[in-house]
Amino acid sequence: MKTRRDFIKISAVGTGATVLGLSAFGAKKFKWFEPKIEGPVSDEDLTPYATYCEVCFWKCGAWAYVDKQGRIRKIVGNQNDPHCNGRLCPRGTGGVGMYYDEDRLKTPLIREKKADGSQEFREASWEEALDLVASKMKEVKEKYGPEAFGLFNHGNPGGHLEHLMRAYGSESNAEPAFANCRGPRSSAYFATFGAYIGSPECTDIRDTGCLVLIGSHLGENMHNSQVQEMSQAIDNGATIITVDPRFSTAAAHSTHWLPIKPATDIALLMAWIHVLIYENLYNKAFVDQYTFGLDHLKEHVKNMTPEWAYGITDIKPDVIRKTARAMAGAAPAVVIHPGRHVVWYGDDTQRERAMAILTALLGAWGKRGGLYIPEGVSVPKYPQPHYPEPEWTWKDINEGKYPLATMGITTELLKASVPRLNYKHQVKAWFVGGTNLPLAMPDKKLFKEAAEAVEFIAVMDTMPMEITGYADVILPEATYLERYDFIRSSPNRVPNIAVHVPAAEPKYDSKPGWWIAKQIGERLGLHDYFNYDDFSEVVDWQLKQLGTSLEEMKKIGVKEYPRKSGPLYLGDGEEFKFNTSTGKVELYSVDFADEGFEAMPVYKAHPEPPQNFYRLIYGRAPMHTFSRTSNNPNLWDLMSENAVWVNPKVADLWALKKDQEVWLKNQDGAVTSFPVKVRVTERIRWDSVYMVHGFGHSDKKLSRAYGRGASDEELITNIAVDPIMGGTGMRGNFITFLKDNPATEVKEDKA
Ligand SMILES: Nc1nc2c(c(=O)[nH]1)N[C@H]1C(S)=C(S)[C@@H](COP(=O)(O)OP(=O)(O)OC[C@H]3O[C@@H](n4cnc5c(=O)[nH]c(N)nc54)[C@H](O)[C@@H]3O)O[C@H]1N2
Ligand SMILES: Nc1nc2c(c(=O)[nH]1)N[C@H]1C(S)=C(S)[C@@H](COP(=O)(O)OP(=O)(O)OC[C@H]3O[C@@H](n4cnc5c(=O)[nH]c(N)nc54)[C@H](O)[C@@H]3O)O[C@H]1N2
Ligand code: SF4
Ligand SMILES: [Mo]
Repeated sequence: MKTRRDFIKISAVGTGATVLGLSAFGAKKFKWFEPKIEGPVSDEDLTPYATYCEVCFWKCGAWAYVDKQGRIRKIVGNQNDPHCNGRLCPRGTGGVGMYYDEDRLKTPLIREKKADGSQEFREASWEEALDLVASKMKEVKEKYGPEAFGLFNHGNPGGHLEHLMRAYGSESNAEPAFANCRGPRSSAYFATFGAYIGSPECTDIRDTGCLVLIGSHLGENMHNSQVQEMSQAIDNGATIITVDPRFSTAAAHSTHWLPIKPATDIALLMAWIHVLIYENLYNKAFVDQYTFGLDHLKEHVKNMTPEWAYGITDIKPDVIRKTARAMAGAAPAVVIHPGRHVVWYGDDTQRERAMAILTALLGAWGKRGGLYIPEGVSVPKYPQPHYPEPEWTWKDINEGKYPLATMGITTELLKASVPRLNYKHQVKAWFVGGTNLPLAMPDKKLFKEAAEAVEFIAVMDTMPMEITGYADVILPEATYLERYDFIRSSPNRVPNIAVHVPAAEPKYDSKPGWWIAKQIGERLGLHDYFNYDDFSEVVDWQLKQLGTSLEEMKKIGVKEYPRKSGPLYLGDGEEFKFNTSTGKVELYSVDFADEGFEAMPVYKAHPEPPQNFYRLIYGRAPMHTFSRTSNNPNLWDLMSENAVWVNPKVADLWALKKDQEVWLKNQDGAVTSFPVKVRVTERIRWDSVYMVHGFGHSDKKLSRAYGRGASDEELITNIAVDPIMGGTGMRGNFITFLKDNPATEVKEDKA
């Protein structure tokens, strides 16, 4: 049996040199990051500062250790944190590289148009940069109304900008974490259970008897506690079923690997549902008491047999039956993992619905080893006036499309910025904070046209990422290690909070996001919304309402609270009203039917790769977060470029050799700016190729990451839009290989 150690080794607290089981990914051994500072230090010479990691959005509680000269020496997990159990993933450990990266944005920059028509960035004072942003915000407000100032945001930095924009009168905002990531599962689980799945997902993996991963590639997707819990589940002998066209790290540690034909998962899910119903394997007590629509569902899946699904998915009928029975055998302790980046083929909300229905049939909602009932701490709002009511918001931009969207849709905000598309509500200027749109948005042409069309763009970032090349003003933010920030209060098994305290002064002339938002707010006469001198006052006030203080939290970092909502799991037969139209778990969705969508999922065929083309699929590497870490000195050291995974049969056909550099061209003629090395491997199906997302940076100011590997984003020109919530399905793109350099000259991405 595989043990936890074999699976993946995450840095443990207090160890000097951390060893990670990364050999499976072809990486070098992970070295503890030592900034180039003279002399070793012992832990007694270091002072710990409480923080939570922001290398990704999992927010693991951590300590940043600082030496007597004020230099950050290492970051380790907080042992008191029930969310990370004292351990960080490789990226978290290497997060200090974000602070030390010498390519960081150092001063505010303003775009200047020169007499000869050329443009360049010049250094500016904060005063000048902030005045310029505030004056543009005033101008847009006068000319078009504040709603025309759009915001693209992600994470904490975006949170401060969102506060500023709401106070100013705009709620025209969107973040890629919805329509480019989790949106379909939010809408699907809400429609089914009347509850969101949350972040962290309320998956009780540590106690599960059966974990089912539909494309979720835990182990490469390094969401820390889930990876730890999956290791625990493996140690406990849980059945792991991984459905992935690629032999992922998770697949390598699974009881069953189902190498599905891409884009056919709904057929597999419906066949599983068929087996559970027609073999009478579903949880009758749960279904009778809590669900609505079993008869409809039974009729609906009547002909969706394993034999039917075999012809679609390539998964043999006996494997479908065997795995369905394995789930039923472990029920209700089954986690059907909802996935996270689930915008694949445009019918993603329906695929997520199928996963939610399967969960319900297994009786796994609110059950140990299934989905637990999460609870968060409600952090009181700092006393400030209500926001003004905007005349229109992101919702109105959609003009009635995507009725079940719960957040702004990035592509719609882009389209509303292009006058040619005649949107009723037009966006005229952007604020961007904490999102690198050129590498996060599919359909680069649309992005470029929108960026050209708007009158003004302000970007707040820590690095000279591609998005800064489109800015009129660049505002350099301090990294997460140099600023106070929001209290972490995400729902979890145990309600808890974590604080985020600066471990060092902001390097160079960078400033915290809260400070930048406040300075602009003050210039706009919005003092009442920024009624503090330092964000630590807000944090301290909120902590005091929660019966603690900043002083105490600086010492402990994380604090737990007792649950108020009741136990973590539903009791047997306990009465429970779900927040849906029927008050029940909806196997048949009344809301979907009302909106004119299919009330139960239906498999529909998607386009197949044309001859000599292969489906482009992409995912994560354990040591990187999207495009944000590619230039991080520590993490770059572990993995400096991506490769394109090619099946040996395909490599033979094209006479491709290991490490040979190729350019990739898609069905619409889009070609990667940079070449990428070939990795010949049986781990990918012959009809697909695979790449890790986040490489192929085109901004030369990223001295390490520039031109390393290729960007999957450049090849994603076709978007399969989800009609239910506006998700941008990105996996309907097909590539072919170019062995010779298609361009004589590689152009820098603006800037
Ligand atoms: N082709 C393709 N596109 C994708 C995906 C994919 O796999 N392939 N994944 C999708 C998914 S799941 C998601 S969630 C999105 C993520 O999309 P993004 O949110 O755009 O992801 P990042 O690459 O992390 O970009 C974050 C930006 O924030 C900056 N940043 C980092 N730390 C800070 C900070 O402390 N302050 C400020 N102000 N800025 C900071 C970084 O330098 C970077 O420019 O992308 C989506 N788009
Ligand atoms: N190290 C690291 N971890 C991360 C992140 C990161 O940047 N770096 N980002 C975090 C974020 S924001 C997100 S959203 C998640 C994303 O991570 P997940 O939600 O786990 O994964 P996806 O990106 O949806 O899917 C990637 C997997 O889907 C498989 N796949 C491709 N097509 C199909 C198909 O048609 N059917 C099936 N069944 N499988 C298919 C791919 O082979 C790959 O293994 O990762 C999170 N964790
Ligand atoms: S999962 Fe890793 S990168 Fe993400 S917050 Fe936790 S330690 Fe940081
Ligand atoms: Mo994501």
